[in-house]
Amino acid sequence: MTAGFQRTLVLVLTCVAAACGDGSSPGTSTDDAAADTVCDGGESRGSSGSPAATGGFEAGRFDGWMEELAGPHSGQVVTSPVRCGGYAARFEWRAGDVGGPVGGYRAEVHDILNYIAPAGSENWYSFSTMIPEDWPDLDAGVVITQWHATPDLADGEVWRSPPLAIRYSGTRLWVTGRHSAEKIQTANDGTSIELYDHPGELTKGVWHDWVFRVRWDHGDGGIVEAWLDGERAISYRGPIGYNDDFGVWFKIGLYRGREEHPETLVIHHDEYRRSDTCEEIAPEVCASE
Ligand SMILES: [Ca+2]
Repeated sequence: MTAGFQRTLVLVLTCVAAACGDGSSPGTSTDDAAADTVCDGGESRGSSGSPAATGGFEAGRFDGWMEELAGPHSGQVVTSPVRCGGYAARFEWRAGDVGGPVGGYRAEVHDILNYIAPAGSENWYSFSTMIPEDWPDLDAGVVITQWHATPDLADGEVWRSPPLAIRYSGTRLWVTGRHSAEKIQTANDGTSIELYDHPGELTKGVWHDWVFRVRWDHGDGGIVEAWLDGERAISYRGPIGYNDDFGVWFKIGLYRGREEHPETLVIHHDEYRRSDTCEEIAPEVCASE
């Protein structure tokens, strides 16, 4: 393990008082109040067995992140705006931009340790996103954060829509899930679910903080919980993801499904953290400063 690698390991941060409780699963009427607090609701210990990671871009570059960028303009580490520290990531997609070896209309980077969450594992993720005030109103959603699955390509499986994605159109912010128990999918025909639809328009020009807890299980053991700016957004129990030999990886940036859109899009991301436990992803943003 290199010193640089070790520096990316998240510090174990003090748990927010009363936020490390041992409550029952959220979703029932008696647990709703506790479950609205990030990290509460118990079961916070995950199972991925992975090293925790921080992705605050404080190296001043995409240190360790896998880049899927069309050019220098597509992804930059900038000093303003930042959520915390001295740097944050800025992504820009221009009409026709194709990013990364697999193609697609994207400007994205994926998990700093190239981490793939194994099927069945549980992980916590946090990150912050700012949408510029001049973001245009679009007739379709752009994926601004996604968790992408690894198809069993050797067995003939095809690429499929992300099992979890945050989408934004300019007037609407929503979160979608997708799942299938089929071992080899020869078509992108999993079941889609809508996990969240933000009430009203999301405020542009300010940072928004997300926390996600996900248990990647295409069967009944799946979990998606999320908080947006400290408020409960998602409490889902049920299938999430696909029946794959490998798991899913986290991506941030911009991805749009159609080429013909002429609008240039810009988005800012910062403070990515991933861990087995809620406490380690530090729900108090900027706590490491
Ligand atoms: Ca599969």
